[in-house]
Amino acid sequence: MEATGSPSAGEIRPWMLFRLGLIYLRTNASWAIDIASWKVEFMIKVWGRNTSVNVQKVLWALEELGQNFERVDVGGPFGGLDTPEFAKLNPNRKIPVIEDDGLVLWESGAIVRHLAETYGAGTLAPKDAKQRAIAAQWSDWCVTTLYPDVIGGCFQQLVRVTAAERDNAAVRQAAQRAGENLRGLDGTLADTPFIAGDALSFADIIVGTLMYRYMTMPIERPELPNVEAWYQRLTERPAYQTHAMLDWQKMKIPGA
Ligand SMILES: N[C@@H](CCC(=O)N[C@@H](CS)C(=O)NCC(=O)O)C(=O)O
Repeated sequence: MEATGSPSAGEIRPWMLFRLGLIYLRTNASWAIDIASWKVEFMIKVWGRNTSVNVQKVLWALEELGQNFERVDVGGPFGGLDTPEFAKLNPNRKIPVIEDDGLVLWESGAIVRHLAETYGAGTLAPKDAKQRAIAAQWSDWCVTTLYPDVIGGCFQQLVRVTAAERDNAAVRQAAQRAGENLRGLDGTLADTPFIAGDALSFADIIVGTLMYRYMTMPIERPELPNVEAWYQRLTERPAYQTHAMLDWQKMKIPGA
């Protein structure tokens, strides 16, 4: 039958398919524009120099989560923490600080956990509540137990204090305590490749960021085969290489 005039009900013509295709493309293009402008509007902002171990945790987490972010260099040689504007962001005048969709947040552990829960439910934030609790346990252990010795007791002394003024006995004691405390983590890592199970979680980020410094400082370390294997696994991750494995020797003050 010759096709003439208006199609009768049930007939499909090529031009109909073409128009339907155009409508589909236009609708999707407008969605793409909407999504792109939303992304720009809500891009996460991070305040803090990338040489800070606490800022590095946040940057590593953002990278693992595939989140775009804008970073402002403040702290250390950049200064900027003494301004009234910065005090409004963090009354403690410390980095890191983030702004994420209107939420201003400080304390690196809280930031990493917020990012994991918001953008990594089921990945960096384990789905299983018990695994999440284990991840929280080791994260808190890091802040209260490991960090003071690794960063306060060893790193700050080796980088921010001249060799002449350094308290070498205090550094040795801090390194010894850190090694002893890491034995517990070594036991946990005998059973699972990552701290809270089979996959990287926010706990690996919070604890693991310190490990590059711990493993590369000239301090005594006990044999911790499982911690070492886990650390090797971290060093294979591009996001860890980019954000945590920065040469800290450059941060030394003259004479350190
Ligand atoms: N418990 C805080 C510690 C914050 C902190 O001490 N930040 C250091 C950098 S690692 C800082 O702001 N130092 C001053 C500076 O960089 O000028 C956290 O985990 O975020």
